Amino acid sequence: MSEVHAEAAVHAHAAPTGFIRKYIFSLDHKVIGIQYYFLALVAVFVGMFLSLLMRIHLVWPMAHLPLLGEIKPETYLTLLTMHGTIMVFFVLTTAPQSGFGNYVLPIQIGAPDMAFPVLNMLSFWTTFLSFVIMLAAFFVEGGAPLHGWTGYAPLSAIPSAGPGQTLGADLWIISIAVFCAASLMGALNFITTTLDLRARGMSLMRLPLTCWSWFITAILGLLAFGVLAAAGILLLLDRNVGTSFFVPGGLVMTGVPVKHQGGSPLLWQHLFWFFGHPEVYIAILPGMGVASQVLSTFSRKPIFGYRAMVYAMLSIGILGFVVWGHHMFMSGMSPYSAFAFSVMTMAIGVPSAIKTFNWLGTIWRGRVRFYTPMLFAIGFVSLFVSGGLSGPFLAQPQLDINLHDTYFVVAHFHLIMGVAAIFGIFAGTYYWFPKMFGRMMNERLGQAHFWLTFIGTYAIFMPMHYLGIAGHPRRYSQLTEVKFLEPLMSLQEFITIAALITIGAQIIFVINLFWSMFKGAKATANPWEATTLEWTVPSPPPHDNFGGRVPVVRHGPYEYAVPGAARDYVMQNEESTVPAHS
Ligand code: HEM
Ligand SMILES: [Cu+2]
Repeated sequence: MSEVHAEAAVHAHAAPTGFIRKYIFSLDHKVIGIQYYFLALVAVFVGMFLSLLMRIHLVWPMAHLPLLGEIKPETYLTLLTMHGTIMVFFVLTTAPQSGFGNYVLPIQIGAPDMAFPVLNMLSFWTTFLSFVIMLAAFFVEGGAPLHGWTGYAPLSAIPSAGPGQTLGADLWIISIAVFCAASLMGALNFITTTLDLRARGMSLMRLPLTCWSWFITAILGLLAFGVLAAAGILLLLDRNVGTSFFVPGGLVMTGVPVKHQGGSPLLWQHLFWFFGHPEVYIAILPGMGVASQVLSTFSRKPIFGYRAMVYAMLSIGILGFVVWGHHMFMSGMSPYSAFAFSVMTMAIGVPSAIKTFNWLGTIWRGRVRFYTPMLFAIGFVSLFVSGGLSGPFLAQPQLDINLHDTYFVVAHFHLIMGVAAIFGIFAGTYYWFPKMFGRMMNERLGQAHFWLTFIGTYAIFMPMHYLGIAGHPRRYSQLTEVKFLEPLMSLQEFITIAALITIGAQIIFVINLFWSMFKGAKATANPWEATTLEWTVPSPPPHDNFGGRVPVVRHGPYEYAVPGAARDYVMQNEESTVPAHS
């Protein structure tokens, strides 16, 4: 195997020896990736716990919970706000991109580290700080805010608007702004690394689809988080300095006229959703990358339509910036604008369908190996389709006027954004765990975890479509005194029980994760017989990934079932005797 010496000697930093430099303030992208992953793991349990409290409150509103007592309607809104915020920012933005991206991207492109290791460390600790600030909101006077994860003004802009809208809301906004700063640093690092540190022979069209997805996600992050940060700072000024960017004139709050004048609450909605819609792609694109990688590996076939997959991701990324208005059909926008946003939104269906078609084409007639990563990748595609089908309905302004603010929307976004992305994270975890920790995860526990989670997810979120069509409002906690909701109560109970079981099943995952870390069977360098560069180095890889050398890339990323090859796969850096495809 001929390899050239790393030309990037500037990036070579000696392996640290002290505990703090090695595991806490580490510059190694692999350690930082794992740090991000565990941050997201803590966050997902906080988020799940909050959702459980909500589900319990919905069906047993008078329940006395240990430590917490009775949940009041305004507490429900607090739980909702913090659940949504923590899930979107600290789980779905953190694990797939910053966690796996950090760990895997440099190795997959044949680099010794990220382009800016110090910036990388800084972005992790800034994210950590942001998480601490977010959690602190629970403990200040008045508690955490209740303005929803979307922070709509004027509710979010007026401190006297409710409990939690005082210091809690300030902390929420500061946390989000700090998170934006961290994400911007991360995005710069990902973009530079992908463009500049690819090994010889790793042309853009030989990049694994995971790298494409991290790269495109980073571009989206760079364009979106700056806008949210600016919006957050304006909101802070409105709340604390007396400006009125988002506060309308003539507003009366609990009988007291608000002094500010003449701002526009709709401006907040525009700024928020200009960030918010790309954000859902920031959450899901890395999952698409992982699904493509895993489906190809375990079907023992090249990904169907590699170039189409790249162009589909690029067009999803571009279109994602011109559809934000579909969250605002109810805001009184001109029907002409609504029409434009509607058409643009429907257009995203095209690249999404291309991706789905190509995933199915990849599995089709493959010699499929049903290991846990593969199950979760198939689950990802399934959830993406199930959640995606309700999208075109919501994209019709006429229909959305009725469905908006009902459980139909809750069903839609949980399936396509929330749980689909979580399945991407699970697929990535089961797939790269052997590389990251040098041991295999337990397959039986993995399969049990998959089936319980897969069935549970559908049991929780499918019935919500029906609730929504029946007019069940979203963000509404006191169901027991509303006549037309009474017949829906048994369905709500079913959902809560399904949620209890599904959340319980996650314990299997946690046990498997920690048990395998110490007791799992030792992993070889390439346990899945995969082709990309991370599988050419030991598990776990040495400090600078390739031992001071960088690989030369000679093949495309998914050369499985190559006619005439010695094995059924050709690794990207292999000097094979068969004619190379590229
Ligand atoms: C165990 C799985 C989950 C359960 C049982 C669950 C449950 C809930 C419930 C009950 C609500 C409130 C609905 C309402 O009253 O309008 C909600 C809202 C929400 N959830 Fe989840 N959820 C889960 C997972 C997730 C995940 C993985 C995400 C990641 C994106 C997520 C994101 C959100 C968001 C953004 C909201 C809206 C918050 C708002 O309206 O401000 N959830 N969830
Ligand atoms: Cu959207």
